[in-house]
Amino acid sequence: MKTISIIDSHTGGEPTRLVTAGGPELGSGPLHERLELLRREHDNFRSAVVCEPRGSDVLVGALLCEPHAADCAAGVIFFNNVGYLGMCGHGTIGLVATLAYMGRIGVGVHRIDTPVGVVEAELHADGSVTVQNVAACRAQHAVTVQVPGHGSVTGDVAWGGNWFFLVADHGLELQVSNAGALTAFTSAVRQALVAAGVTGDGGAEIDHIELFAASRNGADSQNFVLCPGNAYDRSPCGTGTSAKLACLAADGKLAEGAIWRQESIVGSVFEGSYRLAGGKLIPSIRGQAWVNSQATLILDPSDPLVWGIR
Ligand code: PYC
Repeated sequence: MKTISIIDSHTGGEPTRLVTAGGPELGSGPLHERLELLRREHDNFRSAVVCEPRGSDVLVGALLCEPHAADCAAGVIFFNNVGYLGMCGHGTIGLVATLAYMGRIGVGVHRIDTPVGVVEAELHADGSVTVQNVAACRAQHAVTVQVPGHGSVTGDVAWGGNWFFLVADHGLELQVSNAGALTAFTSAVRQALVAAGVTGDGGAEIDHIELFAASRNGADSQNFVLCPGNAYDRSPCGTGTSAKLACLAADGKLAEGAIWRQESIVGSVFEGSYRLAGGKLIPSIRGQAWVNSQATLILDPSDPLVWGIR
């Protein structure tokens, strides 16, 4: 029987399942090439790890890899119930907390190799982690689409390591008890973007939808983020907060180095800021993760659902 070693954590409520052993052999090439190999030849590994009955649609998986880029502490490929993520902010915070739990890293700055490039993460003495993400940018401002049942919806298209459509004006209550209506609305927006041909750069699908409202708890804003597999992010979403920082900077609403406190739908908070380097906006996201489980997944070939419900 095949076994897979995992360590689970959550970052502001959003779970990350790190595969520490038992993953497929992907060679030693650049991480984006290894991701394509995983997608093409071992996609059943992804579904075995994160889909029901072992996982759930809210779980983000992370395959710990040997890095390809020089001086990196680790490499990682993120995935979820429907596919693969270029980068994942909460997942990187979870990865760093888990590497510390494993005794592989200590307090300080560490480089992490990902399919969209190298990111830097600092583990602080209090256990929190600052991720210096890949460059973020706003690609389109004030795009209006017709959403069946809801009318015109206007938002910005921005990149924060994934593609986001950011909507401030939606008239919905951002509360966990309203998650059903928020999910239905954001998934209708995502379909409307596809129908209208609104994409990220190079025709990339906008697979994350982000709603904003005023925070009731003293943060600068609260958000709700619909992820590609239709689950919502329990954390404030690291790549979504990065996309927000790019929009705030483009609107002249947040200065370089100033702190933006982004609250999630469940009340957890990330602190974001940005610096400008060579004309690019480099976001930093600070949050905290807690390891909450360590286990061995068992893949029994006689189990008809051994590879998960796909
Ligand atoms: O934190 O970047 C993030 C993220 C993406 C999808 C779920 N979380």
